[in-house]
Amino acid sequence: MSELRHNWTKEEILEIYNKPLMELLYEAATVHRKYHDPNTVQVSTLISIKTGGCSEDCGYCPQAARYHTDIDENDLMTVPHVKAQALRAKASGSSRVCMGAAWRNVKDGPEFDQVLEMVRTINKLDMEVCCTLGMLTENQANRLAEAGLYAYNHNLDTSEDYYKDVISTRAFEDRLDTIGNVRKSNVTVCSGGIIGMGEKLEDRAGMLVALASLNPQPESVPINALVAVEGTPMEDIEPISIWEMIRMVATTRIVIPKTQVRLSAGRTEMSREGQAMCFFAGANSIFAGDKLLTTPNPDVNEDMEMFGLLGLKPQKPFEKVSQPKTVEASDSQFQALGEKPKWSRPGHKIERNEEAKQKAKLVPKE
Ligand code: SAM
Ligand code: DTB
Ligand code: SF4
Repeated sequence: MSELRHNWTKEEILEIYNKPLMELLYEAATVHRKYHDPNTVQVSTLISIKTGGCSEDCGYCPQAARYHTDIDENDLMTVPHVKAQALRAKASGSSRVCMGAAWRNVKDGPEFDQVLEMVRTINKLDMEVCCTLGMLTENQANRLAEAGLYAYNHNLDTSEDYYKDVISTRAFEDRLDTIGNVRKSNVTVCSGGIIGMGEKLEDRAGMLVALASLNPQPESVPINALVAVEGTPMEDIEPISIWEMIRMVATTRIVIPKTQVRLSAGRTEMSREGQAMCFFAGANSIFAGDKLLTTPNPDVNEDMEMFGLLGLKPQKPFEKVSQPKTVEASDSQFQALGEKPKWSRPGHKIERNEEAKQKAKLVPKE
């Protein structure tokens, strides 16, 4: 069983990734229960505060100006517009708002001041605030921290080896520098990557080596499946199978045990059963809302139905759910359903309770 380690090797990680699936799931689920409540999932909503027209050449990204994709480009949103979207996200059960900008890096000036004001505004709504704005200096990280930023997302995206095949306009080292700058501030680190970009299994393991070796390890690790967007160089890449996602989630959980493993882009292609296996394998956060930044995501009501079905409950803002809680499976279904989640719409509770009762009949009695 794994403990917190920063010196994982690629070989060790590959051995974990390639274990017989039942062994892998059992190990990952055991690590998950050691550090987290397996029935709680953190829910974030993305807001694309500045969309498209980016100078970079990230091969997967529909927002790069050089690719001809069918997205609606937008200048930086106003603070009231962002506040309205954040309030909607809160009402639908999200505890965190993540604001994304199609920038190579943050530039000091009126636009950054406007982003700082967005951070302050959402903070006052008693929600966690995350930003993903590209590269960042130490001073900029500190200014975001002062404004009340909770997390900064900056992905490694892939292994150092494969990185050059995906992006040429900035280096893997630059990513590590930005993550280092965030770490020096009082903001938590969210960093992960994408699978299904044509990388080898060695690259997936290599990315996890790099993430696990950060000390402290990131508080949140998003695992995205490539959304192959027409007009990008990756438009023709075939989607990965759900088994690869499950294995990647489980391996991440084992080598970065305390982190929030975030089931990110690609969920529209995943069945509920597939996502359930990802939660069992240690995923404990999602992006909710029918849009990620520019591409589709499952509708919030569908997600909340899934939560009801699985007895999952959304994490409250600023709640630390790191202690394991032992809850019998059948009890947890009723507890989750009985707690009337925020998104619960009138008339739905009875239906869900009926559903849970039906399901509970299938749970063998002690
Ligand atoms: N411009 C900033 C940056 O690059 O850090 C922030 C926004 S960028 C869109 C955030 C992350 O979204 C990327 O690092 C990448 O991991 C993910 N992403 C972008 N396009 C994607 C796609 N088509 N499929 C899956 N993930 C994607
Ligand atoms: C992350 O790792 N995934 C999110 C968030 N961090 C910013 C973004 C996914 C974007 C998927 C493509 C799009 O919608 O444009
Ligand atoms: Fe620009 Fe970020 Fe997209 Fe790269 S991932 S092209 S930096 S928006």
